Amino acid sequence: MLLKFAKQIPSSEITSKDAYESFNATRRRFLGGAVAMGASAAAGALLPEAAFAAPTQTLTKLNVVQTKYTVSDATTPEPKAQSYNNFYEFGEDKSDPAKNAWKMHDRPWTVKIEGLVKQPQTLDIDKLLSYRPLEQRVYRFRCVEAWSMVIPWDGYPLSELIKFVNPLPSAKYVQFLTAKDSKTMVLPFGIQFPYSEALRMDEAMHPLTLLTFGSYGETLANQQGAPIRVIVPWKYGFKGAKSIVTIRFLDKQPHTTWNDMNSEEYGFYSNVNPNRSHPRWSQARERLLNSNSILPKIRTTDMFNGYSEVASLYNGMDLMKNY
Ligand SMILES: Nc1nc2c(c(=O)[nH]1)N[C@H]1C(S)=C(S)[C@@H](COP(=O)(O)O)O[C@H]1N2
Ligand SMILES: [Mo]
Repeated sequence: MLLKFAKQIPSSEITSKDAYESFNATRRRFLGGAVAMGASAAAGALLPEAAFAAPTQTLTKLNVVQTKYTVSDATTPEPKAQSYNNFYEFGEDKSDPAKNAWKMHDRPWTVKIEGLVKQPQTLDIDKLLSYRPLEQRVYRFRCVEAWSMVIPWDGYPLSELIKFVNPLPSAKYVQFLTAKDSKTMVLPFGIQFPYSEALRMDEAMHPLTLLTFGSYGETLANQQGAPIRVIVPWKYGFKGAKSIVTIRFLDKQPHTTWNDMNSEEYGFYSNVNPNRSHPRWSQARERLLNSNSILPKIRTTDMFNGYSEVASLYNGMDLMKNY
């Protein structure tokens, strides 16, 4: 078993946590149990947030090298990136992951490399982390729900790991599976876990695709997908699985979580595309969450989230059909 659990919840937390749970149960009844990305955002506007302070996680400082990857918009404040999250294994509301994910233990942790590779193996997280120098890259991060952030991610190109593990020529897709642990996770009804995401091999090999161990020069907080996740900056955020325990090489496109939930709303490619509306909202604009202001900052959305260098991966493809 990869995850261990915090032995006890400090008693000081229990009262507020219980209050929070009953509050949340009410909210869930109100929502009618519907699980849909974007739904909780609308409901959240109607109900106040219960106060609950999760125990602080100890994040380790990382040695990172600066890179040329940056953007013109200001960086999102770190507390915002660690308190407004999508991590459905720990609840459906944006504030749930920060409230619940501290229970997960990100050490010891291993990542299984399997499928169409020369040498299937299990790699220890700390070996993976020290395999290559960690680069800091400030990327735009665009969620399919039309909000965005600007985040300094710390990691190295996924291509480095792929070259190291030697996939067979027949490998055409890479699948990422998230840890599934019902003792620490909330695992809402209606979603099939473990969370599965995948990339075509050429997307996975693209130099922008980052195997990510940290942000802001520190290890990832659990709610951000500690200890290891993938960041694919030209795609909607859900393409980047968090808290990865398996990387699998395949010759066929595997099933992926949000595509299973609703393939009209969440395509396999999910490249950021202002021209292809989500059935329930436009993708032409986004709420840029990069300040502490409560006023939303609206920004136009760029094709490929501004990362036009990936366009050649999709030569000859109709991106309105292959959304
Ligand atoms: N395992 C797992 N990975 C996940 C998700 C999830 O619910 N579970 N949510 C995705 C979505 S929709 C987004 S926008 C990003 C959110 O990352 P962040 O919380 O660090 O901003 O994680 C993605 N990876
Ligand atoms: Mo998302």
